[in-house]
Amino acid sequence: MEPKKLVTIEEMEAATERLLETGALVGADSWQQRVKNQTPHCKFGEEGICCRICSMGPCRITPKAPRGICGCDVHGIVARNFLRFTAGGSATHSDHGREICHTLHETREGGNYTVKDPEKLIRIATEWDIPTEGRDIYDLAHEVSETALLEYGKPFGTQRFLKRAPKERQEVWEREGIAPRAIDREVSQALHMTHMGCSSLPEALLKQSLRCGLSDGWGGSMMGTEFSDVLFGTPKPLDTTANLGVMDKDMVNIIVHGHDPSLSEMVVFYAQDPEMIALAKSVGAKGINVAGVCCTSNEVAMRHGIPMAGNFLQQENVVLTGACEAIVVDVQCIFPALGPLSKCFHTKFITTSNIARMPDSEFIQFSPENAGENAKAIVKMAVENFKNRKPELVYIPDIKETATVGYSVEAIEKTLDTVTNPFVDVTGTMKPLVECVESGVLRGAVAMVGCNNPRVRADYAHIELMKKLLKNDIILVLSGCSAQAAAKAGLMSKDAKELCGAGLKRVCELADIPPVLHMGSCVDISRMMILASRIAEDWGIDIPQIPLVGCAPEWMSEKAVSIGNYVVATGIDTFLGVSPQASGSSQVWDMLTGAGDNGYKQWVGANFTVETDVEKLGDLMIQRIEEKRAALGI
Ligand code: MSK
Repeated sequence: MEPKKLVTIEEMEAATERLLETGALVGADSWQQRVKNQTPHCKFGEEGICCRICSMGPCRITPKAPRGICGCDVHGIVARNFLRFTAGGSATHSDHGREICHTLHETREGGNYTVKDPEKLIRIATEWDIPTEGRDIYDLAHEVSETALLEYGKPFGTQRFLKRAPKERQEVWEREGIAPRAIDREVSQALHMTHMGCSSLPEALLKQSLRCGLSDGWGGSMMGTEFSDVLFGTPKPLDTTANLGVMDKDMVNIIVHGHDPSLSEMVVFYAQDPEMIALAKSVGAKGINVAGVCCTSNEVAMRHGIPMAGNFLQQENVVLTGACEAIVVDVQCIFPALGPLSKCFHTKFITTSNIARMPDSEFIQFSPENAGENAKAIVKMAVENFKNRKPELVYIPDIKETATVGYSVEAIEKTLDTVTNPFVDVTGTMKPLVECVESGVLRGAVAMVGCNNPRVRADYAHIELMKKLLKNDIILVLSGCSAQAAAKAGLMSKDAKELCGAGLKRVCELADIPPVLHMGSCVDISRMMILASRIAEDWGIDIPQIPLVGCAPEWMSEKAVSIGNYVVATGIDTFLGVSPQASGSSQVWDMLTGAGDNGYKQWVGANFTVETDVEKLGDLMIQRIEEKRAALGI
């Protein structure tokens, strides 16, 4: 069979160019232009050698000025900046998780939010030694959410979910003093350590980066993921569509963007309300079309099949189509540019969270208590805005791909069960997957995650790396904007098996899966940690031994650095296509990349590799996977 014809990067870029022409007509600014304005970037910032932590400075390190005014050297400055970056990411992810815990606390029979996966709630309660027998599910939800909220500030002990990791990992974290305590404490301590006159020893600062990252991945993010599943349902495979062609010129288009599913779930619900659909028809539209951008898109795609309009660097494109009645945002990864941009069109830019307030937006404060009422008001505002569209500005690129999404760990387990024995409901095991890797049918796996970054050609690294890995019989698990890159290019369709090597193709046929598995949003990288732990346990090895690596080829955010830290701390070698702002210190760089004899590799058995050449980055990942295979004797 002929390989499936995929949407190419060039076609996506041509669509963007056409949209920018519309932008030029209405005097819109664009990230493409702003990148030009900001280039070249500040070298001191790029290398992490500028210190702005006290007001004796800023201090910048040069050969002539090798120490800041306080006497801190370049290694201390770079490590402090790196830890602050990590703390920003950990705080952000974890606060998302905290919001979800609060939403869980608001659940009640017939309320705005209910418990959709009671089994999962009971499982977590049991894991946390909370009595479940004969209890009302909402009573249980409230106790579990209170216990979860205490994970943020408890005075003693470490994160409850650490026990999910294999014993060896837990011992490594204890040995290295990086087992995370209360989440807020780790963020707070990171800021304390980096305050003027505290730590300047790179080793201490980097160990706190690992601990702070772990409090995100095995704390805040994991709770965000688990309780989102309890609230909105644990994802199962379902079909959707992706790329800008999912917008519909005959419908009211509402774009949901951000991260917290508490908002988008409600918008999706009210967009299906017969009263709202009738209203849409009364203003001349055929109906209401909700589509997503960034991780909110992942959340609603994997639970409702809501189409994915695009990822991070396409957020302006959805407005540039001229067919976006409202772009509704919650938190994180939202360009402030959307305010002025939406003013060039009829689009309503609706902010909903006190955490993300922006100029030129309409603010409708959203909370679990008023969720239904406010989601309905948002949908109504979008519908009533349809009549303000300027038809001469409407252009929706005709590019759209199909995708199968929603591979939670539970869904992967279920899929593997079907392969093992279609007639018996066996308890979940990762053994069939392990056997495929042991036998060489699959060479290994890559967990690809992260954003877009204008420093690299948008989506190019994601898509080219995926194609290369598939050809080499390496299965992919994806989340965040990387997942949307794959979906937009057709790599999450089951037809993409034609791009795979013979082994992976056979696995896809047997299991009826696409070769690129969608695991969700950026908080859902916690799912990958559970998956890796389950594989290690079922295989009887430690995580660093698995022929598995992580990759963030186009990362850009503080969250990505926090993620990188917890993925590496979990024992997964991680490959970056964009350099962290840490190259100014040879000591820090060596500790992060495993070049020295004291650093991440020695502490946790994994490290970062940085390579900005996409082809070489792919080769390095394949090489590392093969090295791990050789070490296992397979
Ligand atoms: S949305 S953090 S651009 S993955 Fe999660 Fe995408 Fe990166 Fe934001």
